[in-house]
Amino acid sequence: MVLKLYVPGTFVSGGATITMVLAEKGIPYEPIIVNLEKKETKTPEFLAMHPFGEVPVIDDDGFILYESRAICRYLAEKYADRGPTLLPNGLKAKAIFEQAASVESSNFAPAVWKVMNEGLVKPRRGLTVDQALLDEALAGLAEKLDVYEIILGKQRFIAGDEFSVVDIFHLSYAPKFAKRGGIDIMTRPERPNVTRWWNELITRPTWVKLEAEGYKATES
Ligand SMILES: N[C@@H](CCC(=O)N[C@@H](CS)C(=O)NCC(=O)O)C(=O)O
Repeated sequence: MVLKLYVPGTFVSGGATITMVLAEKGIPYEPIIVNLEKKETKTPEFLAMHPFGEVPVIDDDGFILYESRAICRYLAEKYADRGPTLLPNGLKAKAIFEQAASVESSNFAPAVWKVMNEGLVKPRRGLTVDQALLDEALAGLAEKLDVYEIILGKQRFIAGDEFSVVDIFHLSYAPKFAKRGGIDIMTRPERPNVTRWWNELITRPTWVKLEAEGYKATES
């Protein structure tokens, strides 16, 4: 049975990162678009799959899994012999990988989310942007990226010299800055290493294709 991927109706967030892993590995899947505004994640059927009532979720031949990072790692491990490795081997490489994964979820993602919320989500919902809050959020993200600049000055990717799922985790919201909000904090002259890394991620052929195509499905 083809893998089912429950995603929101926009090519963003964890749905985008999972789709990227699927593309890198060449795994076929069926996207099922869930309408968040209609509260389709809060139905008893959906809550039986995801007790917090969120997307993304996968159904891999009856095996249900939620949380985008867990899904990306599961797919990378299940299809280890296809496409790029995406997960490290060896005790120390795995430890460094875990370190990078924690940095993404505890440093990068919360900072990105604050910028997203104030700079992109609010205007999209017709709410007034609080410029002071947005500036504070941008400064918070810049602080994290200054540390990324040091890390990426010593290695090609965020978990070492190999491309991994942790690099992909960073693609959930940040690529939307430049496109929707006119904020392109990821590629700044004062952070040449972050810029190099970021440009390498967003110009990967898989990502370029996904951005162009989005999910190939219509709302159910
Ligand atoms: N940490 C989760 C975040 C999931 C999440 O926040 N999903 C949002 C959409 S991007 C959602 O389903 N929201 C529905 C709701 O809160 O009602 C992941 O990475 O999978």
